Amino acid sequence: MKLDRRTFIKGAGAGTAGCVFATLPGSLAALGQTELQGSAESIASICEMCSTRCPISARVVNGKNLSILGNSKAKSFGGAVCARGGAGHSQLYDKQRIVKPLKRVGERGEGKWEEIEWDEAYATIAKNLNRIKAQHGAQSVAFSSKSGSLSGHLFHLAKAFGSPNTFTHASTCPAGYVVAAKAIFGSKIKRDLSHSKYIINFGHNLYEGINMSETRGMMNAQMEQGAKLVVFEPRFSIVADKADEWYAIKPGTDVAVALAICHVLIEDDLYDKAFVAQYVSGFEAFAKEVKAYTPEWAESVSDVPAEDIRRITHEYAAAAPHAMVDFGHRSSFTTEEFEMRRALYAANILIGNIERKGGLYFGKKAANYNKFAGEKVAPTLAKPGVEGMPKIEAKRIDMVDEQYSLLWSSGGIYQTILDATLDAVPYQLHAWVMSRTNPMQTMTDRARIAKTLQKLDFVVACDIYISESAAYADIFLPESTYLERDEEIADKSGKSPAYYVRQRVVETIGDTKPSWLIWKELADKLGQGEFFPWQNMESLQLFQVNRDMPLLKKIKQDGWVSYGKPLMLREREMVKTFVETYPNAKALDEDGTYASQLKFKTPSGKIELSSDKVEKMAPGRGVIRYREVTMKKADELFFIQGKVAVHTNSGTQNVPMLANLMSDNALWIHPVTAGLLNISSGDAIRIYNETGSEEGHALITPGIRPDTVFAYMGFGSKNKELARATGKGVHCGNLLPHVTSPVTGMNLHTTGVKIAKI
Ligand SMILES: Nc1nc2c(c(=O)[nH]1)N[C@H]1C(S)=C(S)[C@@H](COP(=O)(O)OP(=O)(O)OC[C@H]3O[C@@H](n4cnc5c(=O)[nH]c(N)nc54)[C@H](O)[C@@H]3O)O[C@H]1N2
Ligand SMILES: Nc1nc2c(c(=O)[nH]1)N[C@H]1C(S)=C(S)[C@@H](COP(=O)(O)OP(=O)(O)OC[C@H]3O[C@@H](n4cnc5c(=O)[nH]c(N)nc54)[C@H](O)[C@@H]3O)O[C@H]1N2
Ligand code: SF4
Ligand SMILES: [Mo]
Repeated sequence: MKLDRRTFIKGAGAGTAGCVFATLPGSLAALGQTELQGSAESIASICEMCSTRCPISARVVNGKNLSILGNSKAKSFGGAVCARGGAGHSQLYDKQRIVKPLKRVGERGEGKWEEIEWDEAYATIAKNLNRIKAQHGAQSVAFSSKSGSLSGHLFHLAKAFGSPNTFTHASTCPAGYVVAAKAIFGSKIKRDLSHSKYIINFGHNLYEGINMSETRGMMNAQMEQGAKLVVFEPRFSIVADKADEWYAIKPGTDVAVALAICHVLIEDDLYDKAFVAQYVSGFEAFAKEVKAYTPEWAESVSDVPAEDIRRITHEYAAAAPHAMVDFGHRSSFTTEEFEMRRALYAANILIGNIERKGGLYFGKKAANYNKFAGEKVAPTLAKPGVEGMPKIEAKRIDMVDEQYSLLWSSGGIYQTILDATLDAVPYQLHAWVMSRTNPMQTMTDRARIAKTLQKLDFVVACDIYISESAAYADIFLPESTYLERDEEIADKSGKSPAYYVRQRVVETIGDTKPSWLIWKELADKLGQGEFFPWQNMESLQLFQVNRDMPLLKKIKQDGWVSYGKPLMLREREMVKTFVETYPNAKALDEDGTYASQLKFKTPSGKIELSSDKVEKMAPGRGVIRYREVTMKKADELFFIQGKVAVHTNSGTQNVPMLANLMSDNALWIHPVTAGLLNISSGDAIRIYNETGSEEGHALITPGIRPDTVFAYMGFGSKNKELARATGKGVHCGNLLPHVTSPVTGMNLHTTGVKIAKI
């Protein structure tokens, strides 16, 4: 596509830096007006306004506007998108979006950029990475990306290059609940919120931290099943607002309440003994440990009244097995996250809700599902593997310690990049290639990240905006947005197999590329092209479907293809329907279920409520137990964060439509605390601790504990390129110390702060 570049302003800042609508080099504005070309027919695709990745259906209307709706074929998503999903066009056509490769011409982070061609960008990266590899070894280059198709291609490049050091956002988000699930069940587990009759929620913020299918699931449970919702949250979140009961739990003490729930279940004889006998190993050791965790004790730790813990536990057990203790999502509220998430799982195991409606279940992917059905109900996808990849001898920088061995190698402990760069622990890093990640905002200790980025020999960022982190790059690579990209078919199986695919809806705007192409072209320049044998995305997709053209066509046409009947192994009605549908299906158990087929990928093949494997990895942790941790000094307040419904993490502050809705995060302060400090709503305040200091403004509300303050995360960006966001609000990462939690490797998002009126 030829573009009119008359309005391109050469050089950095162009004398207008600081002005809100300064034209950034390489931005859509700098490239001038572009035609809106794309499909007038609805195209099925996948949203990427957040990593929930909901199925969507989008089209160009009258060559002018873009309509984005949910894909109605994907029933559990309710055929809808959230506010951010609906704002995809605003990101696509944002004049401040970067649509041309850039090279840094000033100091790192100074904001001086010059447009370059892709060839020059690749050549510069290849020259530097190959030099660093020759001098220090390939392992001295770290690669990081949000997980998904994007990380798949980047990490493939990392392996071809010879580095084991690949990182997703795992240790800043899901590693807590995933590592705990792997310890107990041997693999991840899902929740069937929509059929639950009783939900106990520990800070799973589903009405603000939106995941369309789970958010819908919880809404369905509440509205259609009349489910009771009990919420433990230090602040009055929207979930708390919609709950039947809300308890302002003390931050970081969820583990105490969860263990007290287990205590009551066992001591009051409310647990499912048959389930425990059949499926659980290590119950005795757990029960012995839990004896001490009375509701009275939990009250002294958490401020949740003992009598309520008792009553709630009895109500929960009465609703069993169609009830759940939601195990949450984003960590990390405490360094004891591993114990906390395991305790939450334990409260589910004890009521035997595994593979029961309204409880927890395992994803039923095609291969497994077909085995049960005794026929090929759903196609299985091939995984493209490339032969002859270099063998990597070097150890990863993070998993040198046995206790972290439940982490997965493509996830890892992201923040160890800082230790390896600044302190050569366990060895020196020299370069960082990052894509779709903004650690300056989303990791912890911003100052330490800035130092890291200053110290490295070479930094590459691939993004759609010059984020706070990308602002420190030597080379900036502009990715096409999700609305301009084709990607692989992805597995989205739930109770039965399902696939979906991302397809481009509009023609590429400006000079951007999808990441699969970027990393393939870079591999060519690095001399590793042989490891990227696919010509284009369609050849990859065809490989995935084993060259079954009609199948590929169907997946693309419908965008969401699901197979079979929903199956939960211990749910009699479901199993009955399943067996009636598939005549060659596996034989039923005597009780008419597949209960005997429920197996776990743990060393014992059972649910390991207590685990020898964990004891070996992390001595003292084989049995779940409470450990006191000091999260703040006595004269400090807890500082906690959460998502807001109209923004995604650190990624959307500059999207015009969403910035218009909200561009600032007030600090929630309790009236009593505010009164002592003479702070009123709207007052300018300082929030500070040993890690950093931020200015913001106050929101006085009784919807928060007096000893706690809260801010929505993702605001207060400090680089000047994000003109709509810069300097607005409290930058959370600037206040959080650099901490790594035991076993999960998690960053810690709760800390102590002081506040003062300015
Ligand atoms: N609108 C929107 N939706 C999103 C996202 C987004 O950025 N914006 N991000 C997506 C992503 S990446 C994720 S991981 C999910 C996250 O989904 P969630 O994990 O549900 O999201 P958070 O808002 O981080 O939830 C944390 C909640 O815990 C509370 N909290 C803090 N400390 C404690 C504590 O010690 N105990 C208890 N019980 N509660 C505590 C906070 O007040 C907050 O409400 O959301 C996804 N959906
Ligand atoms: N203090 C604090 N820190 C947190 C959290 C918290 O609640 N409090 N939440 C944590 C959680 S749950 C998560 S998941 C992480 C998320 O942290 P990150 O993984 O860093 O993700 P985002 O902030 O969502 O976005 C990262 C970047 O992706 C860019 N981007 C968006 N779309 C595309 C695209 O299509 N291609 C490319 N190349 N780039 C794109 C955005 O411009 C943005 O700069 O943050 C964690 N950090
Ligand atoms: S939750 Fe919203 S922003 Fe995230 S993928 Fe779904 S529609 Fe898009
Ligand atoms: Mo996340």
